[in-house]
Amino acid sequence: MVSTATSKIIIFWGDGNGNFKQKSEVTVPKPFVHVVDINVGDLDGDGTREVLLIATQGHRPSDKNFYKGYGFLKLDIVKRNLVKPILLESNKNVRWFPWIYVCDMDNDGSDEVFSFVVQRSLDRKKTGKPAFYYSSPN
Ligand SMILES: [Ca+2]
Ligand SMILES: [Ca+2]
Repeated sequence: MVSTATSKIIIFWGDGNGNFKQKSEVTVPKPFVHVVDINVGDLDGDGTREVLLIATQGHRPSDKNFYKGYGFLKLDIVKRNLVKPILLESNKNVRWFPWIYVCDMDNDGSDEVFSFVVQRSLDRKKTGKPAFYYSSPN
């Protein structure tokens, strides 16, 4: 699975012999067009994991909103078709850390998703303070 600079998510499907001739693709909805991390987790605790995307605004450093804000999206895959990603939570203004971590933090059977703030003055070390936290409303 890859993300491209054209806001697309592409999955290349293998045939079990090292060949990836089939592909499926979908475009991430605006304004969160720049996907910076992909992960998987079972948000609703139904035993099936969802594909999770974290995206920000702006593709290039010259873009006014480059790496500003976040959109947290769920991508459903039906057979080999990708459904248009659903925005679960977003903020257009915050600064944040681009990688998401997924685990069941409270042991209730559904995964939580989080990301850490980076302290830029300390050689970009993580502060341990959450920049983003998502827990399914179930
Ligand atoms: Ca699930
Ligand atoms: Ca949980």
